[in-house]
Amino acid sequence: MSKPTKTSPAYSPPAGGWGALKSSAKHLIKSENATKNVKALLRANQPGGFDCPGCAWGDSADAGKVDFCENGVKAIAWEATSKRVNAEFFQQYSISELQQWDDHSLEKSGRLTQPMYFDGKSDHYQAISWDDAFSIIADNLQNLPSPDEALLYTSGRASNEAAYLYQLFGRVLGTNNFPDCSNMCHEASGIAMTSSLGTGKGTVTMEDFDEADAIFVFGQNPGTNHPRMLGTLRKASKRGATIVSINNLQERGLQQFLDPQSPKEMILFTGTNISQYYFTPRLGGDMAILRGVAKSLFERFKDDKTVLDSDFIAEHCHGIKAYQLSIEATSWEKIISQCGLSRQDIEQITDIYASNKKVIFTWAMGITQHKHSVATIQELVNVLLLRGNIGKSGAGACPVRGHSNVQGNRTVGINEKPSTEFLDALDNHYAFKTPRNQGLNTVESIHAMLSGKAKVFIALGGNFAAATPDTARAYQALQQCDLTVQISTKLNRSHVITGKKAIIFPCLGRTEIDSQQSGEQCITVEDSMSMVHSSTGQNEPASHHLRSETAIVAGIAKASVGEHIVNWTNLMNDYGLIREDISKVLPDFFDYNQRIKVGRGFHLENRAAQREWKTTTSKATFSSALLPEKLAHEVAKEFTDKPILTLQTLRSHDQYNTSIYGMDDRYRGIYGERRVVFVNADDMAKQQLKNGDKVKITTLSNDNIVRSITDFKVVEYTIPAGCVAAYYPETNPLVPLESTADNCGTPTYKSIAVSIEKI
Ligand SMILES: Nc1nc2c(c(=O)[nH]1)N[C@H]1C(S)=C(S)[C@@H](COP(=O)(O)OP(=O)(O)OC[C@H]3O[C@@H](n4cnc5c(=O)[nH]c(N)nc54)[C@H](O)[C@@H]3O)O[C@H]1N2
Ligand SMILES: Nc1nc2c(c(=O)[nH]1)N[C@H]1C(S)=C(S)[C@@H](COP(=O)(O)OP(=O)(O)OC[C@H]3O[C@@H](n4cnc5c(=O)[nH]c(N)nc54)[C@H](O)[C@@H]3O)O[C@H]1N2
Ligand SMILES: [Mo]
Repeated sequence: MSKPTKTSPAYSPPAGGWGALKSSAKHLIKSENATKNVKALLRANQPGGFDCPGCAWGDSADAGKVDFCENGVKAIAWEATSKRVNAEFFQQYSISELQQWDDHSLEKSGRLTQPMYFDGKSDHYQAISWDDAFSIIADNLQNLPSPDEALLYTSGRASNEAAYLYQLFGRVLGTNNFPDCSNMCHEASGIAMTSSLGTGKGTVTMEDFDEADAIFVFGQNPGTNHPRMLGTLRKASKRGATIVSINNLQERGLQQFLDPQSPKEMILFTGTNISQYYFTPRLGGDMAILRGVAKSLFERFKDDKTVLDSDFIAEHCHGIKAYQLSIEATSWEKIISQCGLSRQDIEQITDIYASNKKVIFTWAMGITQHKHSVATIQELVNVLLLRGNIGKSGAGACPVRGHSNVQGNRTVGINEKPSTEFLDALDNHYAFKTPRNQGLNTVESIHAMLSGKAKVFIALGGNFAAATPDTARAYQALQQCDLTVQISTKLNRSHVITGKKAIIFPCLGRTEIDSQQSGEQCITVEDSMSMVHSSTGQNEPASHHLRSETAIVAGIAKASVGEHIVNWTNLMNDYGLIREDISKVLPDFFDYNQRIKVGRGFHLENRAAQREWKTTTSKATFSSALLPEKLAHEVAKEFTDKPILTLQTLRSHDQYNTSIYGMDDRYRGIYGERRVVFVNADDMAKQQLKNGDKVKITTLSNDNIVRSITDFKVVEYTIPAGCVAAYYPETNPLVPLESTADNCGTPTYKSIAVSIEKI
């Protein structure tokens, strides 16, 4: 279906608007620090202020305008809570008891305030000094038969400075084992774009959104996960750009948005229509849609030579012949059956695509978390290339990143497969030999822990136990380690699913003042548009015991590998020195310290955006991959007689990944609960299910591992037949560790074959 319904059945007002204001106010008041948080908010995403720890959308350059959203408010209020998890808390609650708490209750307990140690003997964490904790880590690391038995996980909220120091520490220790959240997130975008375009990053800037004629939003729910992007889309829609959404759910934010920052819209209660066209394919159907668009473009080209940008293709691209053959080998029947849209829908998408000169494609997890994600993103790029939509203003590829600095973490070296160029630069600058073997990604790390090949696990932020797939095995993996270490702001699952011994380091959050020996520090981050800017915390720290992530990494490093190669103490005392080191190792960061002082920071050059192709062919390269032979449900059909449904696991409006702020999902009409499964009316009828029935969900796999979760409530929903949806992380027990994307390693969180049965 091509036109959006005027109202979604679950929520009739436009997204944003008074609902967002009301919810923001509620979260500010509940945080018990309302005045402080309001002050902090006015500094969010402003020069001299801090970068909102919410998402990685670019900052608005409109002077004088506040730049935060409802979910940014939640992220800030969540960090600035007045509740504390201190030594008394851990005396009161044993680890076994805390294991019984749900994710919301764990994090709601408040901010961690002092280093804690679980010695494996008692069932309680005990307070420990920073230095004693650093020595325990050093002992464990030094006793490993190989440094590759250590795993250094990173979640994408860490600053460039902390992440750079962390990767340097790992490499001085002798390992490239840097599993990170990116392995579960946009990894496929990086891999696909690097092979096609020679860059793993988006080719657009915020200014391109002001010039685009059409913007296609694939597999993304910005109303919840990148609300500031709705401001950008609203602006584009108002000036007449065509916006097309491709999503198997009718997400409210993609239909209509009422900007809480527009007094006129608020008073008149008139939202802006965001998407003029809305298509709802089946899960995993996007590559087939794009293949259909390409096929239609080639068919049209026979009569109309302007349909393809032949000059661009001739001058800049490689592999058009092989791609054309691959398209010819793909039948319309296959395309239609795999995407679940009609031929007419595909022709309509092609009409829109071909009639607009400057087109941007954006995408997120609905595209990256499938078995064929890499091929799908290459197909997105193929279609862009066919009309020269890379490297011209108002056009390009825009993978919308998740964590606020996940892109920056990768740039400064958090990568289990670092480039030789980067390692050579480290060797030269610090005069040592970096390890050259590839490290382990997130899923490989779990396998390594399970098989006893990795023994020490350190996490710079995040919640590995809850975010990773196959929960039972992920827990077992962590529990088999000799030592697990978490550097965190708030209590979560990964603190209570411990190794034989465990340490918790409490750290400063992004919103807090970071004072080191040389004075107050700023940190830097990179957004989805490759803008690097500084962030300066404004709030008093939650406790004077807290240390910054950078200082904690320096403490671990100094104790474990000494200071003969890197002077960790100096770097920790003045983050400007870390930035100087970065600019020596990564030349794109020239004049780093100077350039972050100007305006909103600087843009890291994107070669593909300048039509300079760092690929193996030195051209933008068409991928000629065929459509997947079978999607998840077709594979399952080979070994089960049960009714098969494909499950996508996604975020509610009241969560930040594994941090559960509340139990509502306003835009989808869910209040006070999270254990729900969204099902199509026909599928419900087939299985004689009624709204509100309780069901058990079971993964259909042929590996003899039973994966079930139970007590989920059925909610009838507008979702393509055969597809169901439920929230993450409650559904992670269903995702097999072996079910990962081809050539990539990202778990297939958006297409798991399951069956549901009434309990
Ligand atoms: N408030 C808030 N902000 C966040 C986060 C958060 O949890 N809360 N998380 C951050 C992080 S780390 C990330 S990665 C991003 C995530 O941002 P999103 O990618 O928007 O997150 P998901 O909730 O996983 O939503 C996936 C969307 O893709 C659609 N979808 C699923 N499968 C398919 C498919 O096969 N095809 C198509 N076309 N659509 C599909 C779903 O219906 C849904 O709308 O947000 C970041 N920002
Ligand atoms: N089923 C399913 N699983 C998924 C996904 C999915 O869509 N479906 N999405 C995947 C994606 S896209 C991602 S990115 C991962 C997310 O995986 P992670 O990044 O590992 O998880 P988060 O939930 O973001 O981490 C939350 C924790 O980070 C800590 N924290 C918060 N702020 C800070 C800070 O400033 N510093 C430090 N040191 N710690 C801090 C807090 O203790 C908090 O409990 O999950 C993945 N898992
Ligand atoms: Mo993510």
